[in-house]
Amino acid sequence: MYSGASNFVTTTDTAFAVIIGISMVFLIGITATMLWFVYRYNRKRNPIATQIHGSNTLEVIWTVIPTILVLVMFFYGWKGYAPMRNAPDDAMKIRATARMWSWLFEYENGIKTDTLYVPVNKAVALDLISVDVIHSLYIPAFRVKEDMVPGKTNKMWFVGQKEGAYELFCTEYCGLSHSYMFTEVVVMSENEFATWYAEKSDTTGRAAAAAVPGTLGKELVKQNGCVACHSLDGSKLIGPSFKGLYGSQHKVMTGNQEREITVDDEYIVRAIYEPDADVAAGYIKGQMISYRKELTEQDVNEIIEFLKTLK
Ligand SMILES: [Cu+2]
Repeated sequence: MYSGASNFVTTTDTAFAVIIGISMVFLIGITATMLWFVYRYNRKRNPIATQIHGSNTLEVIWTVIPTILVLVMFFYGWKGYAPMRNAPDDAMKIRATARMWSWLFEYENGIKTDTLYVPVNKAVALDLISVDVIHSLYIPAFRVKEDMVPGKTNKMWFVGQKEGAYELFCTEYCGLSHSYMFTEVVVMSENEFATWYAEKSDTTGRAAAAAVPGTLGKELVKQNGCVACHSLDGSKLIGPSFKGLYGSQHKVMTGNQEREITVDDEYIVRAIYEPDADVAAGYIKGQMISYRKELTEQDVNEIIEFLKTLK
């Protein structure tokens, strides 16, 4: 399956086959020997137990052979693993940020997406960042998986060798909506990628999208995984629904004080940048981390425009 999807498929699959192969030989060998011993040395056939004294030959055999086998497994494992540690210098750099519960991929020209787009046959190096809890980035088809630990930048790299879309998801249970952290890595031809890369970074695209109020805001809400916690249809999730939110009256907890507020621009800006300043009554504090790094003030304004459309 997925043979050649990335540069690590062959070595990883070989290591897997070697380890499974050796394990199968032992599983079958040990089970057969056990059954044979049950038959050959049962009490009816062997009424008096035979005393067995040490045998140097036997001991040497059962020490040396397993040592060799373990080293064989280690050899194939290391051969597959060692290259994963060092990305080539000319690799394309992408910053991958995980949070509860979304992915964000940032390219050197400023493009931000929730799907990972890469050119075919080009080394791609990811800086893996988590802003809250431990996540783990996993692309099964590429045979790569690496934890994302808050306060630490882990690395991953690969070469996508076949055009197509492959599953990419979080494989470290990270809370209620963990399953939202499911996206794709899209391997594109060099030309396709170059076009996408140039187009996306073009700010005129942004301006065009902004012409229809709320369009860009909707995109940002989707891109930043807001909908994992805030529904658009009125249902209650981790946080209040976005539906009908703008302009409504709400009870919030400010510190230990309950007060009534109107959801206006000022309130939304504060809710995004300092989520714990006013926590909507009935919801738990500390569930959301500030989006100050991800969303500029202009982005927040776009989101406000989008919220206004959700009457
Ligand atoms: Cu996660």
